Amino acid sequence: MLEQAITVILAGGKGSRLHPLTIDRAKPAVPFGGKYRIIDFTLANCLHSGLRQILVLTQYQSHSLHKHLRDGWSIFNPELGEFITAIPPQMTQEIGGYQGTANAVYQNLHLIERSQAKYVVVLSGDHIYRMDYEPMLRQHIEKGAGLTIACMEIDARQSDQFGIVSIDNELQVTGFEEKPTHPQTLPEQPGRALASMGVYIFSVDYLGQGLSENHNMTDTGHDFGGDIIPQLIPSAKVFAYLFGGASGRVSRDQYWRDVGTLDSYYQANMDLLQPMPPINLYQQDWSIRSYQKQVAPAKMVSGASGTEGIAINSIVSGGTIVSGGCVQNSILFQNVHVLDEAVVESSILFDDVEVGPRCQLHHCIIDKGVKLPPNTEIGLNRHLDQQRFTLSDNGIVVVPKGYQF
Ligand code: ADQ
Ligand code: ADP
Repeated sequence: MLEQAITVILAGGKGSRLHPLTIDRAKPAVPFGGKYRIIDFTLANCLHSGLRQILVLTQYQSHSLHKHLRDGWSIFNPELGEFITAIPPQMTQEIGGYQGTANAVYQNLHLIERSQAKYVVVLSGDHIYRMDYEPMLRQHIEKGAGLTIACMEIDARQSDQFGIVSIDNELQVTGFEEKPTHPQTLPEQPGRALASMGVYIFSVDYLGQGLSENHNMTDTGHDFGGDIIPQLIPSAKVFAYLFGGASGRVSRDQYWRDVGTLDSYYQANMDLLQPMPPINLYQQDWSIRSYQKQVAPAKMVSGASGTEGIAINSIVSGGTIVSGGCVQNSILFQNVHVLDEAVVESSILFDDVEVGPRCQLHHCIIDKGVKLPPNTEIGLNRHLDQQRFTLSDNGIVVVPKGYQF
């Protein structure tokens, strides 16, 4: 069944709400969780679900994403027909680039049709979640669906960030509204709505037809959520798949996050620090692979002043040295140095960050390679931080790559 499917990962969005982390890298390439990049979670889902024919459609600032796919994910065997291929826009059309998500797939329809796959799994490279796509494909086939949309229950107040789906008792989709302010809520649950996760399975012919019709329309956009799905619903072949609730009940404890804003990105990282995190990086039969640098083990040692180096309730990656500093509720990527009497609290430090003696870092994200001179304070004075850095809505301070103190 899965060998009859080809996967398309949409990885070309601009990620403007994650700015400045996306100044010079695509959103799927943004580092996450101490040693990963965001796209690793979707790719791990594909790997463990048995999807081994993968096109990654890239566009914006794709250099480090391409490098990451090449260095970390060249694991499939082309002799068995398996591949992960990054595809930037081919510029074969009169228009430049991918004009929306549906147009990105339309521009590569020839590759999909050539593969002779019967089903197309369309995913986003921007989500943190664990999902086996096999039961969804099984349901798609059993229902004789043209399109199946993975859905999960959300707080209705968040509806303006998602496509909101209405279904009947047979899971057939009866309505879809992209990011409504007044959503259709769940029956008998006025505070809850059913959201599209941006995870779709199409039958190839149905996709081809839908995309061609959309391409020929002049008064429409070219996005799956905004245009294609509303256009397809009247054909009665669109079904919902309830993530974690195949019996028809939506489970509330399934973990899936669109890390599209600085606050949701920060929170999804912090979720990993819970004693029993909602997404388990240590699950051996669902490992999240990534590109691995060769680094020495992490160490915590006394600093020059004799102060002990400690890390409490934190993720500390290889190559990192906490030498006389104190790290708490934080995520330290590889090769980070925290020196004497420095305090790092509720923060995320990317690769190669250096925290000088007596620095105070609170609720911040420090991008790759930034060197903080001794006594630097971040997260203690909102007014000062605002003048120098980006602040999220919830006040997380972000210091961009290349920032010189
Ligand atoms: P959004 O996430 O807002 O909503 P969008 O910005 O179109 O939708 O991004 C979807 C994915 O496509 C992202 O991974 C993005 O990087 C990628 N992408 C965007 N533009 C692209 C382009 N031109 N070329 C290639 N890739 C591109 C969507 C749906 C909602 C649903 C949410 C779930 O529209 O209905 O609820 O996803 O997060
Ligand atoms: P990211 O910030 O996304 O982790 P990387 O550090 O992986 O980005 O860098 C992406 C690519 O850019 C790498 O191939 C790296 O060699 C290259 N690169 C990084 N810094 C420079 C530079 N100053 N000049 C030219 N290329 C660079």
